[in-house]
Amino acid sequence: MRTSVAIIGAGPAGALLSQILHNAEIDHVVLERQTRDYVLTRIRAGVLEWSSVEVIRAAGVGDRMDADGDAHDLINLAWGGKHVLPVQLKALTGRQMMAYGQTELQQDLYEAADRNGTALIFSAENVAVHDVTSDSPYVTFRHNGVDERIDCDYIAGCDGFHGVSRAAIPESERTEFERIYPFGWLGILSETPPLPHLVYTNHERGFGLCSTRNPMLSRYYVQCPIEDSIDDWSDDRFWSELAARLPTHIANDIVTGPSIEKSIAPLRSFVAEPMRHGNLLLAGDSAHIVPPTGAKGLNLAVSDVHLLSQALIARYANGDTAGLDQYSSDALHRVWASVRFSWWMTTLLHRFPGATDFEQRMQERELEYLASSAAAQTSLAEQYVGVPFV
Ligand code: RFL
Ligand code: PHB
Repeated sequence: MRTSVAIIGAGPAGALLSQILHNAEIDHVVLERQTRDYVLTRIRAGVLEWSSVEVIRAAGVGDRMDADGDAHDLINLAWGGKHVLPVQLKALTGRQMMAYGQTELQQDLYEAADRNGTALIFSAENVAVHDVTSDSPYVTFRHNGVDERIDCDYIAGCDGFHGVSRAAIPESERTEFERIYPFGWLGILSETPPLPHLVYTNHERGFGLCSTRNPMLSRYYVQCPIEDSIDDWSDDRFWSELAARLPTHIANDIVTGPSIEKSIAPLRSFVAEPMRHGNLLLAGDSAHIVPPTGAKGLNLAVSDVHLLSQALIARYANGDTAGLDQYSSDALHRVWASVRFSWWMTTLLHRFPGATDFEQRMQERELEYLASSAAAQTSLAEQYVGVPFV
């Protein structure tokens, strides 16, 4: 097989890149290790920045998001079991955020790929990238028991944190930055009406988050020890723990019900530099991970894909490679802004095992400062709704 761009991974980054390349009539193939159903049932993000909304619309896959997504103009921060600060995103920044599940976006992208007739190969095994610093890179994989090879101009590594692309950059040319947080998030989905706005809460028992998927589907999280297993968490224990971390009037408004999904996610900040090696270009979680507190992971995948697709379009339209040459530094500029914001939100809102009394007081004082300062709220809001692409 021969194509222009071989995309590895059909998560949001790979599937959105495919859609934008299709619109620009750039030939490509997408290889995904998992089955389609597996990807579509993997519960992850729920919040889109406004710039992501605009990229998704411009790619022609925004109709269902606009019809079913829930635009929010504020988020609530709660702490100490009694304080609640509404951060007025729209009033402070002119922009909002959109609650729309990653699984829904993924479905919209796969349905568009079906309509486009895209070569989207699921259950691709042993995917490996070769000769990425040459003019004739290629990808090998096994599918339906047959070994296959795709020759291409460029390889887009959209294969997430556990993919193979990042490792194709030699260690001597790659720098990695990492912070692992000493707790996890236990998340549940329940078929109950969500609260009207997101609530992030910091309590001496730990962090909690009330989020939404649609009018009859809610997503909630509590901070938990990373060594916990979901068997330690009955639904009853989850609901009472969440309620204990919220101001009473908010806890009383939560409609509880049986969980239909329950999982524990570790929290990590990670960046690999550079995001380009020869004709291999990384996008999304393959190059960086943020803790979910700032709701940035999916949005960084969208902004990387925006930059990468514009660079590829210029390259195929008129041979202009300036965008590709700039891609890594432009993308990393935005990545580090989101890494910093996610780290800050995580530090502000979680209880860190072993935190000193001094560190605890600093956290409380920062929350009080936020509550008292429109400037501080604006700073949070402009980062939450998303900084410009470049
Ligand atoms: P993905 O989604 O991991 O997709 C990568 C795809 O590559 C495939 N793959 C391979 N394919 C072929 N060959 C190989 N060798 C392969 N290895 C892997 C995988 O099967 C997969 O399908 O990465 P992508 O596309 O970069 O997208 C990133 C986002 O999924 C991620 O950043 C977000 O989900 C993070 N995140 C959130 N982001 C937000 O912006 N807002 C949120 O509200 C938000 N909440 C969250 C989150 C992530 C969470 N977890 C579980 C980590 C909440 C949680 C709990
Ligand atoms: C979610 O709805 O899954 C969600 C929302 C906000 C976050 C993280 C996750 O910061």
